Amino acid sequence: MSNLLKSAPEELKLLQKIQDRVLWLSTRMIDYANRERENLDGLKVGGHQASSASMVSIMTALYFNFLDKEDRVSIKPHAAPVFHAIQYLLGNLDKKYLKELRTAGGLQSYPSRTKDPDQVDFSTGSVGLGAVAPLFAAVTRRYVDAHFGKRPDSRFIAIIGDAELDEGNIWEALADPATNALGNVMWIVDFNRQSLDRVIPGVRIKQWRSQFEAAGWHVREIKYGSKLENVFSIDGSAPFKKWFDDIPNEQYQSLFGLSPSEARKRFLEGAHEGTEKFLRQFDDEELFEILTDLGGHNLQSLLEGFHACDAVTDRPSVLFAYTIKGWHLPIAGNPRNHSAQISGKQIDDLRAQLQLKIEDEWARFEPGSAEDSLCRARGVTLSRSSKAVEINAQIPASTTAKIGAKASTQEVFGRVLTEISRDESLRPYLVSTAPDVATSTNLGGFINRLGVFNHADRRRWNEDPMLKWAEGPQGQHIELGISEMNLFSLLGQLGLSGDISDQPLIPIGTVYDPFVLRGLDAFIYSVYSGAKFIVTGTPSGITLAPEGGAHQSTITPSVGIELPGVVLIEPAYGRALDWLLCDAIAHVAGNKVDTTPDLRPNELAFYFRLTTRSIDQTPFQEALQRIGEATIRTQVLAGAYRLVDGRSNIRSEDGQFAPVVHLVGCGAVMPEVLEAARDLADEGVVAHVIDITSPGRLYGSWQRTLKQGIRTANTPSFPGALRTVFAERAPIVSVHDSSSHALAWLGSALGMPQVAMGVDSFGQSGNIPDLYKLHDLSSGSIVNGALAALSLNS
Ligand SMILES: Cc1ncc(C[n+]2csc(CCOP(=O)(O)OP(=O)(O)O)c2C)c(N)n1
Ligand SMILES: [Mg+2]
Repeated sequence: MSNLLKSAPEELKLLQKIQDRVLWLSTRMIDYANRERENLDGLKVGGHQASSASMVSIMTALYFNFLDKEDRVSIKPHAAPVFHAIQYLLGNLDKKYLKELRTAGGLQSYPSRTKDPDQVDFSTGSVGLGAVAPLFAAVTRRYVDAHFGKRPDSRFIAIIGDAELDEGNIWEALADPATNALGNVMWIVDFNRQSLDRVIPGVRIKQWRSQFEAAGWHVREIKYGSKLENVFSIDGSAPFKKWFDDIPNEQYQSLFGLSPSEARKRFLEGAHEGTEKFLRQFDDEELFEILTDLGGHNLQSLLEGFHACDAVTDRPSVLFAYTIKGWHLPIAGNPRNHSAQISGKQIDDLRAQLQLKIEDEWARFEPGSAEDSLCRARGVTLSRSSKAVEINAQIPASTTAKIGAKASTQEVFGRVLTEISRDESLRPYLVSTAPDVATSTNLGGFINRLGVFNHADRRRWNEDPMLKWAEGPQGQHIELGISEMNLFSLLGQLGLSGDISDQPLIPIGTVYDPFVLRGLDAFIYSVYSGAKFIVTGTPSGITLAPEGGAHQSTITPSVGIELPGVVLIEPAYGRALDWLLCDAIAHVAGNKVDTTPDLRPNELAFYFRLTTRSIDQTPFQEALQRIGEATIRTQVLAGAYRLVDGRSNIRSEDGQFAPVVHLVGCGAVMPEVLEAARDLADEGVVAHVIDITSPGRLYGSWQRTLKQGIRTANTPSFPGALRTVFAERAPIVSVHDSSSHALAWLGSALGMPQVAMGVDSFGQSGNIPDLYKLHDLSSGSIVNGALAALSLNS
């Protein structure tokens, strides 16, 4: 790692030249996309020149001096053009991409791990989430180092906008003891005092400083540039310095839109006594330069700040770098500059000012020049060799977990996980996490076996025979405080551990199902970033009867079905859950077992929606006998199987002309569905019962065949999973302890009328029979639903 602390003026000068080129390329990239590239739809392409310019100095100092190849960096979303300009200069991005900002297949508007052509460590875009990603990556690295041996040192760095600090998830992340004492974490706040709409009111720095310090962070500021520092060293400067520190953001920021003489007057409004007199020694132009000389654009100060943070190894650091939004552009500091772009004339002026010609405006530095040599050398220093580490374990297709005659899926989940953890080839890779709900989601047995992770050994003060939570570096459960945002942020980074820490893991998180929505943005973020993990939402639905409306989830299945990369799994029976969980573990581990590959493209996260309702397992056993284990298992994994063949329930002489209906149940409602099927059989109706084990996978396969048909202009084929299970053409009743909408597409998929039954209002406390009655999920209602479906078909 090179170090400028001993001040090498030539290298600083080189960095300044590189910084100018980064400013130019990032600004021009946005300009080209908006003014010159052919525009087919009339939409403004957009891009953020001011937010980018604000970060040019910070990122030049990082990439062209400070960083090492092991470091991992998250970039403020609106500085994506700066990142790509740097990657281009380092030799990691083809020139053609500079003209492809915000095109399909080109550079993404915000850094994307999965879509950008250059190597992005952390996706960003939804502010706050990218900021905490390196913190959770550092938590993951600490875990990996403790379990699999020390990796080369990495620094986990986030460069974030100051307004990102308004996002609550930042403070949730900081506050959790799981993120404590990570000396390899550094956040650099691009402190330009502006957000999207406005100048951030008042002076927030004091509050933020104390919030970080209260969370145990080391805080530094880089506030003054060298001109300001020089002025502060003059005798009598104290009142000026004090006023410079106290002036409210809005007043300071308004200076940028003024002429130098107006700026002096504005700055002096409300100034401490003595300021005006002290500043008389500078003419207006000089004073303007002094007042706008902030430390976040001083490369030497930045490097000193980075190294000072490096030296603090017992806790994370945050560095507030005072910057100017739109630095060195005509829109600098303008409160309305967030989406503003400079004009063609201003681009021409900037090009001339930076001594570039139109012919070589996109070029890298001249080969053989000092700048070129530095760029090449840094390109080499930062180039990473990819190590493809794999999980070497035999993943079983099922476990020997005991499943009682009556069992709930939540209970079986805990058992299966405990069984799996007995497999020594698999055990090391399992890591669980929960936001203070580990015991109430049945992770207790697993944790008793594998312990709680803590980077230091912890004494146990309570000897609880049921809860043997030994805490120490070998524990495999990471316990979090109640923050579902933290749960999904951590799951995401655990799920990227193979890529970021060269050690794949099998992360398993649990959460009460209704509160999945509380962490939804981080859930989406993690899957968007390409993370693989398992999450279990349990208990779910109104089946959590006595807990009442505030704990009853209704829209979560829709979320699970609709999120790209997520597979919603909601089995009713224990054995089916066992197969599905083993299969999900195999998939997360990267081992494909026993499944047809085209059933499962793009599956990253497996979302199990479970319940505490104990149900009779006999019907599943009967179906298993009837269908055969190999076939039923394939069907369960594909998303559905026929639990009851309705024809076997009615007298054969009635069968030929009897009306036929498909009763489709998902999850905890199965006993009511089965009862309705029996009642219908008594009435001479053939009621086949279909158990949907994975609405997500079933929907996905239907959509894939549809799209295939649309793309090839052919009649879509009927997805295999639906074809075999829905063997007869008959109307459908779907029953689900969730919004009725979640399964309401089945009729379309099968080309048959459907009555979709579910929970479409807020819940309340009660017992299961009462609540099912209240929401029309009782067997009587299902029978009526079937009659309605039959009448729709006539
Ligand atoms: C979660 C979320 N909410 C809102 C936005 C829209 N948005 C984009 S940038 C921005 C302001 C960011 O200000 P700051 O972080 O200070 O960055 P700057 O542009 O000043 O560098 C907002 C509100 C977003 N990207 N993500
Ligand atoms: Mg800002």
